[in-house]
Amino acid sequence: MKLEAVELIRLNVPLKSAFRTSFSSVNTHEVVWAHAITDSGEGWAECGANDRPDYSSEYHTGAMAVLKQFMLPDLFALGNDLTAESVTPTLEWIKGHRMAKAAIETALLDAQLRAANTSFATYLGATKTKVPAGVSVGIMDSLPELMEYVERYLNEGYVRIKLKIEPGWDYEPVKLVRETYGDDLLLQVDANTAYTRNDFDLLKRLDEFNLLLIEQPINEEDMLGHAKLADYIETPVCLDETIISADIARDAIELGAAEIINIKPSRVGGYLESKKIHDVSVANNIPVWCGGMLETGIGRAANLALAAMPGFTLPGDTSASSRYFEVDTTTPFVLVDGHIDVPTGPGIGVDPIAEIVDRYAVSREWIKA
Ligand code: SMG
Ligand code: MG
Repeated sequence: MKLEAVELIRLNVPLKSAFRTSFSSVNTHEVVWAHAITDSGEGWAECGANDRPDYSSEYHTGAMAVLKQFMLPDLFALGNDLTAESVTPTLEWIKGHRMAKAAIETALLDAQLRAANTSFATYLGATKTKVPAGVSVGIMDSLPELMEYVERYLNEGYVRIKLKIEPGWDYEPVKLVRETYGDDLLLQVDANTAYTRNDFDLLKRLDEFNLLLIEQPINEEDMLGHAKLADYIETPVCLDETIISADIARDAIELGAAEIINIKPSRVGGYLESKKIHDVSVANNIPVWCGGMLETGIGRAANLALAAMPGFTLPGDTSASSRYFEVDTTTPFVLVDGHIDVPTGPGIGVDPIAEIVDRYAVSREWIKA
């Protein structure tokens, strides 16, 4: 196929409630979409970059800039030789910027699969038609407020609770949730790098709560530190931010730094690299699950297809649209008996609703070949 133009759309989508992590609190999902126009049809993708470089080094205006200045010109230059599979090799000379790469690769994969009348799920080798949904619960101002949200999500049917933690908001909230709901609740925590090598004893105290995993407790560059921690505590160590490629995943597994892996296609440069991480994890008996970046329906649809692959044996952060938004940008994804259906239509299987996109778009720019 041939890439003719790309529309970069910036959207500010209001969240139902603030989402607080150890690094930020957001009320609005500020995000960029790539809308690719090819000679065989169009494709859509949501870029995982936040508005600020707080989760990783990427941020949305940076992603738009690198797409415009470096990535799109190289992809336009491929002419008729462009395929979704050729994006990574073509852009390999560009260091980093994986979220920007993922956005354009995914939009092109969507276009390619729509044209071939094939779904993401089929392309990726998904084996499930619906996936169990967990929910990520932000840091709250108080324990009663936390319990209100946890109670609500459990009543809605979420099968696993993830608590965001940071120093000062760890032992007590985890203890309260565990004691309130008992040992059967699937419970895990995510620190987003908020701790250091000096906190290992503190993190060891969480062992008593029989957590599924602790996600990214310390600095993303400290793989050895995670391996030492994994030796020191009983709770399995799961890596998120550290795992930016299949090669890094392989190393983290070999070093004992990753006992479980969170796969986010945006973080690793797209769905093709995600599949490689899935495969290396499966080959090493490492469970994986699908992470999230508060995606609207456009990003969520493709994540659900990924989460339906056989190695995804733990519930993901792929919650229903209503967890995040009053109004999603696509037909909403709904929770039924703790599961969400994997889209079956061509490509990502959902379309943006023009009127909603118009409502939330703050800028739209066309870049042409
Ligand atoms: O999409 O439900 C979601 C959010 C899941 O906790 C979540 N994501 O580190 O795993 C993570 C965080 C990053 C959020 S940045 C907005
Ligand atoms: Mg995480």
